[in-house]
Amino acid sequence: MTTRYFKLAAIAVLAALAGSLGISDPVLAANGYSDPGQIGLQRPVTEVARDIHAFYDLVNIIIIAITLFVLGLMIYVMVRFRESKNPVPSKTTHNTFLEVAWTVVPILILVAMAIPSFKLLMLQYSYPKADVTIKAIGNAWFWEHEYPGTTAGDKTFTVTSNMLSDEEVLEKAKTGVPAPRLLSVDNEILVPVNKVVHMLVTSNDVIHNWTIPSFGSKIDAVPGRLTSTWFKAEEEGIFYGQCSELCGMNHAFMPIAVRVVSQDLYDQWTGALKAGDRKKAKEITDRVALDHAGVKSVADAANKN
Ligand SMILES: [Cu+2]
Repeated sequence: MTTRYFKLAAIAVLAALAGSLGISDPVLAANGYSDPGQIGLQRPVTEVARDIHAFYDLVNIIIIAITLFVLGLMIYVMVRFRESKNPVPSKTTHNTFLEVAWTVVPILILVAMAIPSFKLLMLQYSYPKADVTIKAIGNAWFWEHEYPGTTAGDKTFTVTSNMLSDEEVLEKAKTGVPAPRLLSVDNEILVPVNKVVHMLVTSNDVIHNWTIPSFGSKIDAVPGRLTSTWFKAEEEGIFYGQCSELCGMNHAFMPIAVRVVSQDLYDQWTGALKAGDRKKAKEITDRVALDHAGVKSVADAANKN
């Protein structure tokens, strides 16, 4: 009878662990943010983010295997060597084979984790040649993104993003564009799809952190210093992140919204901003937002205007 209960308990534990594992591609996450009720990590759209997920899964498998092994050993020892069954304990103090094994096996496990870990670290710091360079500046409590001119005489422009209030979120939802609360901003930044973007990150006041989970990007914004991260988004759409360094009162209210678009649209948008035409730039972002949200008819109507 006892064995049967152990079996049932083991099955329950295994089922729970299986549930928490291998679900780093959530079914619900069509957008670059976490859906209500989503389990697992935000859907990756860069090589770095995918490798982070693979590494996360690998380490989880190792952790679960070790936990189950130790749990099994403990249960075995408690049952097999309980006082009533084993009144005279063994006086054994050494076992060469066991001692070598419990030294060598953990080393092998650590090596198995270190190799993909260092590979990932090298990829994160590989910095392929940049197609676009942007400077993100953290402020208490909003983000500015500066697009520096690339050639002589080329204009530099800055996009300032503030979080939408609850009223503004409701207002935006009426246009058919999904506007997740606490993530949507008034001015999204655009980057071209399948292009290497170098993000130089700094801060004007306290330490913030520039993060987009779907890109596998997370880097501190330190005042007086320049840190950096890179990404190559392989999919068009909107991807959200939040300041990830506890920075003060409104830390939770300084989201980052990056919209990945075609090179053509990106050029139109940067062209408009370089010419100082903020209205046209806004029209482009609104149109592409409707497009990405799948609101084709409205987007077409907007196109005609
Ligand atoms: Cu912050």
